[in-house]
Amino acid sequence: MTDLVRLERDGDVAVITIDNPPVNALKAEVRAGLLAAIAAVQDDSRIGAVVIRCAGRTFVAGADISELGKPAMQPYLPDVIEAIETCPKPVVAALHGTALGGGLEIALGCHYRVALAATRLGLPEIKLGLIPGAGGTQRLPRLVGPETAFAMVLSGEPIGAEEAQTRGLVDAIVPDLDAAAVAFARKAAARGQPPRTRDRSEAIAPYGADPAGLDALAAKHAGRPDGRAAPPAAVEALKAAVTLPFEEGIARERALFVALRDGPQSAAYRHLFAAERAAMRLDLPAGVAARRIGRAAVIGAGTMGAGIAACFANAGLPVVMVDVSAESLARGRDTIEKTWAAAVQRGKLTAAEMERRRALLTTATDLAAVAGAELVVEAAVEDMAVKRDVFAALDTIAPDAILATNTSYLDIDAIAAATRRPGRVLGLHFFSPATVMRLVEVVRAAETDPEVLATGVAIARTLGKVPVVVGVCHGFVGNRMLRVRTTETERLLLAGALPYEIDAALTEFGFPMGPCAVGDLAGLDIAWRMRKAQGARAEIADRLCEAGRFGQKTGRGYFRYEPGSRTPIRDPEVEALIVATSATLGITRRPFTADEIVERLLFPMVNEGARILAEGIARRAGDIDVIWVNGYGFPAYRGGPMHWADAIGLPRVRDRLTAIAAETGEASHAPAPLVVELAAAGRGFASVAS
Ligand code: 3H9
Repeated sequence: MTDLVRLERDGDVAVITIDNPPVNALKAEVRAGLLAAIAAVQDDSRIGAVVIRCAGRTFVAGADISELGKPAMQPYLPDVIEAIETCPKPVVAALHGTALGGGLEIALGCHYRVALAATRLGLPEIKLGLIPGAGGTQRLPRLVGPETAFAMVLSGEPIGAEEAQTRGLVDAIVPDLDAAAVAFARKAAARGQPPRTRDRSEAIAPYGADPAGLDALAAKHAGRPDGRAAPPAAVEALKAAVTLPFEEGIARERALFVALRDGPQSAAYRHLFAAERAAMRLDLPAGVAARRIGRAAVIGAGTMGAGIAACFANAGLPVVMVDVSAESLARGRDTIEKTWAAAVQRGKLTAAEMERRRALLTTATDLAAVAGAELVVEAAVEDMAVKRDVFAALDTIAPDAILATNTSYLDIDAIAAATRRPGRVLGLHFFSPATVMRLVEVVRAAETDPEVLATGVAIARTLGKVPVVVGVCHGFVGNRMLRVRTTETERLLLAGALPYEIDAALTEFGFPMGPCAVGDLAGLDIAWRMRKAQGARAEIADRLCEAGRFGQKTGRGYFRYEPGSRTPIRDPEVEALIVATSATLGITRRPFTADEIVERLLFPMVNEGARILAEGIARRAGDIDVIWVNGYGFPAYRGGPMHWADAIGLPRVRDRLTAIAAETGEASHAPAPLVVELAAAGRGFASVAS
């Protein structure tokens, strides 16, 4: 075999072990080793049955994602699985950890599956812009029926071993995997000719003559078209499993898989998969490691504070939430408990787990209650004086704790300077709603110790978040770029576009909401007040606010809203106001196409991303992409703003920015030096690393 695949004998049972750490991904050598092992046992008369198992922490977690962007190498996985399925001796998959993607497809090709109770089984290909490409869409419905297969393939979510057993995907749950798998295989050999998944028809037969039933399943699980290419392909492949003979169905699946694998969307998802993991990696000095956080405190019981406190309790960590106002505390706690109760009602949380979380969350009005916490996250009002006071007090009350601020804009160096240990201060910038949004910007201040930074990244991971390390600047990475988009929205409205056109262009591009609807949802008055305090103006947004149009909260903003509805409706009054404002300012309006709107809003944002990268505020372009996809709704299938720009080609981005700058006369629209330099060198943002 190879080093990565071992073949051993346990009496009359052959045990094939895949050993390719960390997750036993199916790179070419593993596939070759597996094929060779199956060929060897097939002709060995001493062997009556076979077990396929994995060393390490998990069964195979899928195809090797890093290989998917390269020319395909033989043997192909479908052929390996075909060899397993046609092996005349029963083959038993022994599952533990996560059997995912190509890993589950191997298990589906085996004649039996046994698993440890904690095993998770899934086909997550859709999350990589793919469909299962080694028989998953054809064999899974034959085992578990189309309903479960549609749910698993289109959500990409794994199911637990117990549910898998109920649905017919797992034959036995065992306490001692290796011994039980061998015993199971031995018994299977005694039973004779092994069953092949491809020959099973009982689960799919009822749908064979029911195209309407299949359409209903597709509609239920695929949802509405949203720009992603994989869901319609998954539906087509799953339907083929029911309507076509196995051989034809598998050929259909393969063609759909290959087209997706070689297309831009899957490349974008693969980029994000790698970028998310790279964003978490820190090159720490030797001997430096994250501190263990056993107890946390959160200052402030407002929307953010309560949300962050809930994240800790949800992750099983004791947390005290502190606020000077007893009413705020009660309100914050009430909001959290309502969220938990709703989760129990929906069956997403057990009552016992809710009680456990309630016990982990305590509240206090006295700041002294943070003593004993190893990490304090401050989420008080966004006011430098208040934050400096809080940090000065924390410095004494919790002398050893790591102090984090959730500020969105303020200078963390100035906050850290209010303490005597700036090395133990950092930013942990959560996004709202904190329990839902995956992104956390981990802000490294000038003096933040590497150990403290590592602890920030580690705790964010413990909370189930995607941490990205960024440097200090106004708005850090995400909000600094968002501000550019907001400014460009205002400019475009003045130049000739209308709110509905701008929002339609960006939702068509793949954002869940357009910038005008986002403004209405967040409330236009907040930014208006900030602008007034700074003596700044945004002509259209200001006039809307002056007319009492604060967004959804007043039923009127860029759009109008029917009472109780969140659906934006075009408002002729706003459109007249915009046209009149352009006229007052002497601006000649012109129409903009959807493509132009996208370029006018997003290229300046990419340009700002280039400056952020050049300044070292972000370490890599991929970090910016992870931030925008996880925090701001940038469509994942486009890979984030910097990947999208790379895919377009930086020479074009440079030329368009130059043209935009010529039209607007705006210096900030001129291509940033990094864009010019990379475009001239024929390189992309992905090639830049700090
Ligand atoms: C597929 O199977 C297609 C087939 O249908 C058809 C084929 C013809 N490949 O996430 P972690 C690395 S598509 C290569 O930090 P965790 C990962 O990069 C595939 N590498 O650990 C990281 O490396 P590093 C379908 C992989 O414990 C390290 O392993 N499968 C792969 O939090 C640890 O990963 C999937 O989509 C891979 N497949 O989570 C599964 N997977 O340390 C994707 C992981 O250098 N993987 N690595 O940064 C996962 O969901 C999680 O990694 C898993 C472990 C749950 C397995």
